[in-house]
Amino acid sequence: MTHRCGTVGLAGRPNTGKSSLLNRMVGTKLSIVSEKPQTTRHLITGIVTRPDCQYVFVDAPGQQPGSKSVLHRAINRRATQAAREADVALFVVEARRFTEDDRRVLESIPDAQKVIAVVNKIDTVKKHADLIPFLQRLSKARAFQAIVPVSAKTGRNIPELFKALREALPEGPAAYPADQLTDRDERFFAAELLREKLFEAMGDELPYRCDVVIDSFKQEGRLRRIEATILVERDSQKPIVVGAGGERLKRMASAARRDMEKLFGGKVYLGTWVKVRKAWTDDARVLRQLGYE
Ligand SMILES: Nc1nc2c(ncn2[C@@H]2O[C@H](COP(=O)(O)OP(=O)(O)OP(=O)(O)O)[C@@H](O)[C@H]2O)c(=O)[nH]1
Ligand SMILES: [Mg+2]
Repeated sequence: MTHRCGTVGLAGRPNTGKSSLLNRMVGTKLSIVSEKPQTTRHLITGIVTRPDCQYVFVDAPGQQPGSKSVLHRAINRRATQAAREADVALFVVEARRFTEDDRRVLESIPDAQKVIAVVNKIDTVKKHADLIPFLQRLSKARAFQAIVPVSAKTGRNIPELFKALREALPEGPAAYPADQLTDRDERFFAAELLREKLFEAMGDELPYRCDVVIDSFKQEGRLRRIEATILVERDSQKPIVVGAGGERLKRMASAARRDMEKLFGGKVYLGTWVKVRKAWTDDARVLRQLGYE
C-alpha cells in the first residue's frame, strides 16, 4: 500500500468541538476544551502515525466576529490559518446547526483548498434520519471532498473520518518520528492546562481577561517543579481569581496539577501566583511574550 503523509488543519466556529476532535483522533488530551467559546488561542499540532499514513493535525481557535482587543484580533487571524496552510482542511460544524458564522469560516478557506466537512456531536441527534436534511443542506455550501458525521464525545465514525482523510492526503514518507505526538513542549501544555481551569471555574467574562505564563519549569529527578503566573487585567479581577481564602485558586491549581501529571506521566509541583498587568489584552509587548505575535 502507498504511504501517505500530510497536514490536516481544523477550522470552525467557536465551540463546534475542534479541540475535542483533535484529542479524540490523537488519543491523548493535547488541546484544552471548555463549554465557553474561544477556548483555543494557539495552533496545536497532534500527530497520528499509522503503518500506511501519518496524519499531522493542527487545531486552531474558532473564529469569532467583532474584534474586541488586540488579543482577540490575533486569535481571529489564526482561526483559519491551519485550514488554509494544510494539505486538507477539516471544517467542523455542529449537527443540525449551520449559522452565518459557520458560513463565514467556510468562505475564508480558499476555493482551491481540499475541504472535508465534519458534522460533530451526532450523539445529540436521536434518529439518524433527523440528520439527513441537514447533510443535504450542507452539501450545497461547497464541493466537499467528503462529509463525515461523527461524535468526538463517543468516538462514533472516527474510523470513517480517518479513511476519508487518508484518501485526501498526498503520498509521501512520514514527516515526524513514529512516537512523536506533538510539536509543543511540556511548558506550553502546563500553561494551557491551568488556563483550562480558569475557563471552567470562572464566569463568562473573566477567562478572556486572563492568561498563564510559566515562570519556571524544572526537572528535579522525577519531579517537575513548575511556577506559573495567572495574568489579569485589573486589580478588581485578582480577588475573583483567588477566591475567598484562596480557595478557588487552590482548587484550579490542583486540578491543573493532576492533568499535568497525567499528561507528563510523573509527579508535578505547581506553584501559582496572580498578577495584574494592566490592559494586557491590548499590550503588544505582553502579547508577544505570551506567543501571540
Ligand atoms: N455532546 C457532544 N459535545 C461535544 C462533542 N464534541 C465536543 N463537545 C462539547 O462542545 C464544547 C466545545 O468543545 P471544544 O472542543 O472546546 O470546541 P472548539 O471548537 O475547540 O472550541 P474553540 O476552541 O472555542 O473554538 C465542550 O463543552 C465539549 O465537551 C460531541 O461530539 N458531542
Ligand atoms: Mg478549541
